[in-house]
Amino acid sequence: MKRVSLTQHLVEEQRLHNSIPAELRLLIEVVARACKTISHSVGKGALGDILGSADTENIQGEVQKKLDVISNEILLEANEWGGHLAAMASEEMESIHPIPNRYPMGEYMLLFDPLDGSSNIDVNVSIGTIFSVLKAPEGMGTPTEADFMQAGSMQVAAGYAVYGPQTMLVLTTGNGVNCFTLDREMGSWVLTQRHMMIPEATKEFAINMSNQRHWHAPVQRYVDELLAGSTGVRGKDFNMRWIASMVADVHRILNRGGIFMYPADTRDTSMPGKLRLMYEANPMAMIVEQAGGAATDGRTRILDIAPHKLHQRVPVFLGSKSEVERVSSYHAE
Ligand code: P6P
Repeated sequence: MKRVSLTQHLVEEQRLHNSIPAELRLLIEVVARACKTISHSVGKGALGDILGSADTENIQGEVQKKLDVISNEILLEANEWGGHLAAMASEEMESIHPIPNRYPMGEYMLLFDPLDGSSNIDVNVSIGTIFSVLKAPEGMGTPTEADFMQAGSMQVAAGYAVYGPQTMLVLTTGNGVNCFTLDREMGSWVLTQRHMMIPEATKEFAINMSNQRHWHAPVQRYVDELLAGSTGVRGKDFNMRWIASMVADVHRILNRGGIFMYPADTRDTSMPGKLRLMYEANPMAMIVEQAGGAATDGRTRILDIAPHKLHQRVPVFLGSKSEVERVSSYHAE
């Protein structure tokens, strides 16, 4: 494949689809550059003073890893000065982060989970950064949380970086999904997979089985049928994978199919499920749908959910279309 850089790809996408105005292209390139910096920090491991927990908690009440805080700071600092953003929001920050007055405000809003899969950091398992881009409402004054309350279908771009054996950036601006691999020698992102498409059918599922006794009936039924394999109604055997890094599980599904599930369960009191709508489910749902897959909360298309709180959680079923439709149909019965 002819070597195409991220910049060349974005310029060509703009020519083809007129979907990447200069400010959005700048935003994507700044985020991609920040992911390079995060990859470098992650790669240091024990050789840098970056492993282990910070002595702080985030809004989710989760103990923050040092790299959670470092990654969040990298994304904030990289995006503040460019003039392309009006505000940012992060899993690691309780409230939104308006652009400081000393910098010009732009027309986009960036949401991110700066380092997803933190429990895997200290044991050298793939982790990632997830990001979502919304347009600031017309005539918006000082940004507020309410300005971020837009359905996932309003996203103008979404992507993730996965820090694994290779560092990769997966990106969509609404015209398909493309994947870039970081050339560490040149420090540049190189297009390595065009128009990724998720296989319609699959033999692999991803779920944390230790929660099985807490699942509601539709999920119990669906997973029981997968486990019954060729001896049951599905008539074929299935395999299971659970990396406990959403980015890594989704990347596998983009490449070879599968269904990823983080359902609500009987323990949920305040909010259903574990994953957050605005900066995990929504960007991943846009990517998955752009790659021919499907993403629901069991009943509703993820991208149609009207958000009401920045850090709200949502059940997630995403991946190969036929499987997501099947498990969603069980919820409808
Ligand atoms: P569990 C990581 O903490 C995360 O938010 C997702 O990346 C991942 O899919 C999920 O939680 C893992 O959750 O309950 O299996 O540890």
